[in-house]
Order: sequence, then C-alpha cells, then structure tokens
Amino acid sequence: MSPHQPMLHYGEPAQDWESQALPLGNGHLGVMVFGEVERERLQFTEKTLWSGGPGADGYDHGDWKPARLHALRGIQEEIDRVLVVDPESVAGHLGKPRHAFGAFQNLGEVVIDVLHDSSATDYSRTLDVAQALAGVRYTVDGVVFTREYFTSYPGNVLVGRLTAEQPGAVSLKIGIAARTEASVVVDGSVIAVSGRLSDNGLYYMARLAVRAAGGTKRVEDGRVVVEGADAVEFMLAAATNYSPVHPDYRGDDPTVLVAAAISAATSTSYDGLRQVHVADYRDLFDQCSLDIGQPARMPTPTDRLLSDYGENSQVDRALEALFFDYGRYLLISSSRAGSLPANLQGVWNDSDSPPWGADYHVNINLQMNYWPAEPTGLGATAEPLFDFIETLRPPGRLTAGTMYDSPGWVVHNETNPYGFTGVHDWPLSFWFPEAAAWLTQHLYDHYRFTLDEDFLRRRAYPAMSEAAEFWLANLRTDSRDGSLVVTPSLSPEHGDYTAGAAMSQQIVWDLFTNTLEAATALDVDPTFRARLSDALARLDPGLRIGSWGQLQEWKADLDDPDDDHRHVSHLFALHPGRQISPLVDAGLAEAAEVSLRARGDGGTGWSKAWKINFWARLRDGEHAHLMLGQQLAHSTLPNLFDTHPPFQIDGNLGAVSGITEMLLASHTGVIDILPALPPAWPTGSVLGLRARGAVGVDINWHHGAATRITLRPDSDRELTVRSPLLRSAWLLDLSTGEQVTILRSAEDWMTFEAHAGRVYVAASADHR
Ligand code: FUC
Repeated sequence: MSPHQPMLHYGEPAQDWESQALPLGNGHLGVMVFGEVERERLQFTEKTLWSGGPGADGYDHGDWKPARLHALRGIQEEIDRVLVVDPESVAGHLGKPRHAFGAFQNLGEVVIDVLHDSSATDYSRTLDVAQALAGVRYTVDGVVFTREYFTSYPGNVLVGRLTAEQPGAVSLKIGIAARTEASVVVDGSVIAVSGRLSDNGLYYMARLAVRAAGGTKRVEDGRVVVEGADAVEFMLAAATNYSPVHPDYRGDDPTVLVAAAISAATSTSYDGLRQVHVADYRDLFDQCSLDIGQPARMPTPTDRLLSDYGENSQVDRALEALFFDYGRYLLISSSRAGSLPANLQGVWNDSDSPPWGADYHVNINLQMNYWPAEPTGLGATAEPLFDFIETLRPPGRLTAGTMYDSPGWVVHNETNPYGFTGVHDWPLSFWFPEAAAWLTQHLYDHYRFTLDEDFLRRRAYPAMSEAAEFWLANLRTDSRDGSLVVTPSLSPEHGDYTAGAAMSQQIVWDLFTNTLEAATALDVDPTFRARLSDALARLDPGLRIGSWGQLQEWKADLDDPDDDHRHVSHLFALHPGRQISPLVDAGLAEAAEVSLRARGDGGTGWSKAWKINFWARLRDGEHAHLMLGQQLAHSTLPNLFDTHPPFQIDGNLGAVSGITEMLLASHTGVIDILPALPPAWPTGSVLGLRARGAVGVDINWHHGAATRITLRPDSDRELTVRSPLLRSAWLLDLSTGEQVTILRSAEDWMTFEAHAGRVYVAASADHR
C-alpha cells in the first residue's frame, strides 16, 4: 500500500446531497453519507432502478417508421447540393418526440435518529479512499462516538456500525424513508421495502437488518429502536427485477437474491464483512499509485484543500493526487461486473428526475467514464461497459434495419438500460449514429491493453465487425470529390448538418482501422478485410487544415476562431483516437493545437477534463496541468464530485485519464514515458500503469526527467520505448513475466534496491 493516505475529511456534517455528502458504492448500490450527528442519513439507490422502457406507455426504442427513410435520402441529397443544412429543418424531418425514455430513480434513505445530547464536539467526517470506508466521529458528554460504513461488492450489501467508547451508550431509532409508492414492513429486526415503479411496473425491493451488541431492541412506528447497546450494526441489500435482455428487460424476482445477501451478511461478523470488503477493494485500488510529492497526510480538510488550491504547492499536490485516487475510487465504486455501466452520475442519485435522466450519453460522456480503466489497472471495472455494448446490439440491429434499411447495428446520441438506440427531437443533439462505432473502440482497446485474443475473438470482433457493416452500408459518395462520407453528419451538439464532419469521419476511420487490424490478428474474413481496406482508401479521413491554421471541424472551412463551444469533437483524432500525434505528423498536431487554443481553457467539467487529455497528447505538460487546475478550481464540488454543473461523474474520470496521459502514452504503439510531465511535478513516481501491448509500467522521475523505468510484460513481447532519457527509441525484446529496468545513470544504480530482472543504464547503452 502506498505511504500516502488518500482521504477526504471534513469538520462538519453534510447538508447538501450533491456537493457535500460522500459516496459509497459497489457498482450495484450507490449510497451518499451525510454524517449528521442527531439524524444520520444514508441516501441510497440501486443502479437498475430505471423508469421508462418496455411496459411504459409508448416506448419504441426511439425508432422511426420506415417511411422516414425517404426524408433521410432527401436530406442527404440536399446536403450534397447545398453543403450546409439548418438543424431545425433536419430535426423536423428526422427527429421525433421521445416516449418513455425513463430516468434513473431514487430508492430511499436509511434514517438513523441517534438518541443522545445534541452538543457534539471534535466532529470529523471522512472517506478513506484507500480502503473504501466512510467514517464519522464526534464526542458527546465526554464520550467518543464513531460510525463506519462501507458497500461490499462480494456481499452486495451496505454495512454500517455505530459505536461508542463507553459501554451501553448507543441508543438509536433506525428506519427507511422509501419512495412514495413503496410498502415498508418491519418484522423483528428486519425492515423490508418493496414496490413497483408506476410507469413500467419494474419491481424493486430492499431489506435492512439490524443487530445490536447489548441493550434492548424493539419495533416502534415502523422503525427498529435500540437502547443502551455497545454497538449497533446494520446491513442493507437492494435489487430489482431488471434484466439487460432485449426485448422485455425483466428477469427474476429479486427476493431470493436480496434474502441471500442479507442472510449471508447477518451470519458474518462485522470485522469479517469489513475484511472481505477491504481486500476486494484493495485488489483493484492498489494496482496503481501516484506520487507527485504530496504530503503523507492530508494537510487540511478537503473543502479547504479545494478553496486554497493555487496558494501553495503542498495543498496543490495533495489535492491533485487525491483527485487521481478519488477518481479511481469512484470508478471502482460505480462500475463492477454484473451491473450496468457507470451512468452520468456513476451510481449515485437522489432524484426521480435527475439531470438528463442520469442516462448514457454516448457522444462523449459514457466513453469518458471508461478512459481511465485500462491504463490505471482497472480493466475489470470496464466489464459492465462491455456487457452493455453487447446488450445494445439486438435493439441497435433493429434500429439499423428500421431506420436505415441497413445491416449492422447503430446507436444514436443517448441511450438507456432499455435499448433506446433510435433518435429524439432536439435539433442539436439527436443525430449521432456514430455512437456504436465509438463504443467499440473500448472493446478493441481492451484487446490492445491485454492482448487477450479470446476476448478479441468472442466479444470485441463480433461487435466491431457488425458496427463496421453498418458504416460500409451507410457511407455515401461525396459528389464533389468522390470520397466516402457520413451524411448527414453533426459535430456533437454543435453546428449545422453537413456531410463528412471531422469527428464522423475520424470515428469511422478508427472503427475500420481497428476492425481491419482485429480481423488480421484473428486471421479471419479475407473478403470483409478487402472491403474495409477499399473503404478506408476512399474514406475522407476528416483531417483538414483550414484558413486560420486550425484543424477543421467540418469538411468545408466553417470554423469560427471566436467559438468556445465545450465539445471539441474534431480533435477525436488526437484523443481518444490515434490518427493525430505530434510524433507522427507535426502539421496536423499543430492544427489541432490552434483549434484547442481557440476553444480556450473554459468549458463544463467534462470539457476541461477532455482538454487535459488533449494537451497531454500534444505533449504540453504545462497546459495539461493548467487544465487540471482549471477543473479543480472551477468545476469541482467540495465532495470532489465533478460539476458540469450539475454533478456529472465523467469529469472526475476524464481527469484521471488526463493525468495518466501526462505520464505514459501508448496509443501509437510506442511506450512513451513522461510525454507531458508538468513543471509543477518535478519529482515523483507512478507505479502500476498499464500500456498497450500488455505491459505494466513503473516510472520514477527526478528534476523533471525519468530516472527509472520498469516494464513487466504479460507475454513475450518486442516493445519500443521512448523517453528523453534514451538517446533514441529503444527496441526491447522481453519474455513473459520478465522485468526490465532502465536506469538513467550509474548514479541511480546506488538508489535502486530491487535488482530483479534485466537492468540497463541508459547513458551507456544503445538499443536500436
Ligand atoms: C453532453 C454535453 C452536455 C452534457 C450532457 C449530459 O452531450 O454536451 O454538456 O454533458 O451530455
């Protein structure tokens, strides 16, 4: 475990859910802890508790009637003639009102009235990010009271314990304030909540079991009352009968699952539950650690850390490193195998109408959530995303057939857990048929990071090739130059409808390139490969330098240098794509930089997070760090949730990715060490990063330069390593499990304790 103690801590209870309460989660359950002294509140929900979809009135997956195909062809022809078409007119013909799209719902709140004097002193509220434990501590009448909470993934329960230093001092009333239509029944020590969502009949239930050490226990007014105990413990489980399977999206009655979770938890000691939870969490969290010179202990409460950011380097490093650790914490807590992927709010929600339904926006937001997964050793947290992509294929296939009379599968701008793969009618954001193609980038990247050929064959390639089939059938020839273009094409949430907007072309390039590589690696489908190669040769690549030196967002030079729109979609090729790199084509990279500078350093939380990644890919560590600072100073709430505003988890996770991109890049196939190290982090280390090519990478640096690089490949590999510490890029031949360390100089040998594996001294060897 790292010597640092990543910890959020506060001197006051939370009043506000969005900005102050602290999140716990196990991928299924999302819990927000308030920590009030007299009335503790643990708001909770379950990730599949979604309204809308089948069963709700008028749900149609957003699909058109086939008749609209004529309108689509008409608009394509019009765009071919006049280049640019007004959004309202396109929406009028192709968009349609959304029916029963639904929204992520709130389940309820565990409410604990603590029966002691209200005048507490020495209050503290904490979230231990290294162990995924929330705590509250205070003193009343000289007695120290403590509370601890966690959400266990192995046990699928929220567990809590309230205790006091003095025996018999814990008296409380515990109940659940549930959704209005729910029934709440108390039987002995168990509170059972159940109900059906009114619009779609989705069945949900939660059970809370209470156990006390000492004292007395009774039921009163629907609550369990404990008096004079040494400690009170509780376990909460919740589930719905949602199933990710098209077309019904309903599965088993969750009663058995919930009862089993409660019975397993109640027959295990608190310490036993805690131990299993911490070990499970640390298996993931400990994969990677970052040291940028932060102090071992947090110098001030977290809200002060945030308000004082920029005032001294101790505070700044503490906050930046904590933001990295916390982002990984949020990903682990909101995305574990067996549930839906992390949505716009991860797994946290206290409303029945959260912003954007807390849905899955797939024109950047869902993808951004998963950018940090592979590089920071959290590939396992991407499982729900891979499953979700799988579940979108059957409805996406129907949408492709109905709306485009096309093979393949397609997803548009936003989706939900019920396979909404069609469109709606907001002129500037409904048209984004490139979403499925973009999603498959994550499948192929998982292969690039792991070289897991079985995954490529069984899971990635089928989804990729079917998405490619859609685009092979739907690209049109641009009559002006004979190239293949996406049409109509809308640069996300920005601008007019045209043919061949940069992002559309870049995404299709990415999909075809990845699919071709995958088919070649698997040695399958020669005819299909030939079709992909031909299409790639004719595809407009979406890379054009315009009149003011910018990378064009559209095929025609329409960019306005004063435009500071938050989406910088035409830079997809720079990140998360791999078409543009300063190492490969300085001209295009410069154009991307001109565009990025024109867009400015502002934007919503996620937009700033994306800009960290862009600047890192441009190898400008100082500007990448400036964007991290902008995000912390202007788009981060006191509980360190990213804010759009409102709260949106993508910015948290996008920032972790950005920090990673500053330290290690591998998208071009080269292990690129410290490509964008900012001057603010002169000395440090990052251990446990993962690079494409299935390699673990540790880097230590001093005075802004790498002093030690350690590589651990999962299999026999040839790797090219690039670092200013090497005079030229090194080609290394490594065997499975072998560790290779490159030291800057003989002097660094002195400080290098673990002489495992091969060791090179950079200054005296050349490996080309
Ligand atoms: C994106 C953005 C908005 C918001 C929404 C959820 O498409 O353009 O800013 O983040 O999704």
